[in-house]
Amino acid sequence: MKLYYHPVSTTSRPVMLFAAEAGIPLEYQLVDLQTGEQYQPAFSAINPSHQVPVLEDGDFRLTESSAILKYLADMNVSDAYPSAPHMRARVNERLDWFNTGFYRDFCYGLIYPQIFPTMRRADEAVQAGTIAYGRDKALGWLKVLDEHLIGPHHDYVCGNAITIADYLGSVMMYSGECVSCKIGVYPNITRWMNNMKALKHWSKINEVFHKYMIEPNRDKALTAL
Ligand SMILES: N[C@@H](CCC(=O)N[C@@H](CS)C(=O)NCC(=O)O)C(=O)O
Repeated sequence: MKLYYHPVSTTSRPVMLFAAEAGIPLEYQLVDLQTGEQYQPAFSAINPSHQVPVLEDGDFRLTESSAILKYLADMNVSDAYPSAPHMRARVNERLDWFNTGFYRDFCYGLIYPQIFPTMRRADEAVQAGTIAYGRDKALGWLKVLDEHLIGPHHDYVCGNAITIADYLGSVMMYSGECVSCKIGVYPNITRWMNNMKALKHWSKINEVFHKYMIEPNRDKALTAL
């Protein structure tokens, strides 16, 4: 199976991390998002949405990180995507929770406009307003994640066993470290992230992304949560 990916992509890394941890061999093909390769005809023919990740399994092609995680877990009969209906529904619920409101407000609202020059708003007032709105919304999602989705008694977002929802959610959450989010004020998120960071392949998969944690291109006054 081949994965079209980019090493900084928040939606590629959960797939890469899960595959590495589960011992699923993938052939990796880099799509250079920084030079706009995703808009060139060759990749547009592979994914007309111009996004990574894309999985190819023979002549079957699949986009969307959540769908790819589910497919890989199913093909490998992984415990990270349980088959019992209630447990599976809970994993699906958490995946959707991360992939919709949380991703939109935390990553696209608060973080990306600060760390990716192409997502910075040209107008300073618009930039500040975008980040302030994302920050306010993110605060609400983080409270829900800390107090309800994880809570004081669980190690992961669906209970005490790791699932594919943890792979997706933790990589999104990790983006916050680029803008110095004070995750320490959320004890359950902190415990969960420490569990994820202890995974054998966490550091290697996040290696290229780490350079964004030292770049100065941030709106300092608006970064802290
Ligand atoms: N909903 C998609 C989102 C994929 C996505 O946002 N990919 C980004 C990288 S994290 C991308 O390829 N962006 C390139 C572009 O939009 O130009 C998924 O979950 O896979």
